[in-house]
Amino acid sequence: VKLYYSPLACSLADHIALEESGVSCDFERVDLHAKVTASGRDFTAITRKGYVPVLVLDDGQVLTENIAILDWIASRHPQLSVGGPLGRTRVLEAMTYISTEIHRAFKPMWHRGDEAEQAQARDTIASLLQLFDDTMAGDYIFGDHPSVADFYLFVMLLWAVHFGVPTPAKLDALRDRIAARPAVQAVMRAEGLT
Ligand SMILES: N[C@@H](CCC(=O)N[C@@H](CS)C(=O)NCC(=O)O)C(=O)O
Repeated sequence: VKLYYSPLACSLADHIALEESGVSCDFERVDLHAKVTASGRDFTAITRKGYVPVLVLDDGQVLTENIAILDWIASRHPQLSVGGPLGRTRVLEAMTYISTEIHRAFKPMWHRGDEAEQAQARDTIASLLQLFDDTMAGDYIFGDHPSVADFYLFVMLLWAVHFGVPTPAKLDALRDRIAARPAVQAVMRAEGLT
């Protein structure tokens, strides 16, 4: 498979999940402003949506949308999913909350909203993050191993640091725990983030 990504974008979660899965993958960086890939291809010819993440499967099918791609990876790598009858649904529930509530709330930061909008967004994000601080089942969201939802949350926690959003202590520890994983360090180096 091949992942199109941009450094520190939400595609970082997919990049980490693929690295953690241990399978060999190709990765290509995208310039999101110019909509051009590192090899010079028109990114909008790969996906008309023009945003990352994009995963191209070995048979050429193109997958978009972070939740769908992370779910696809988890469905092939049980170590990145959660067991039990509701396991997959709980992971989807967490990722939907991250995507549609937390990720979306960062818009004023990424799109240079005015100071009042950004201050409001910081408050919103801080209170949305609190849910995970209150409900974490162990070292990770669902217990003692990270799922794809943890990697998506990790990206939101990096954005929180980047934009000065205060984060609760247990989530600071979660961020540091994930950052210390060898696969995550390799991805951070590959994306030029360390
Ligand atoms: N609905 C998409 C949104 C993905 C998204 O927001 N991607 C951002 C980076 S985090 C992006 O590529 N933005 C560039 C653009 O929209 O031009 C998903 O959940 O995957």
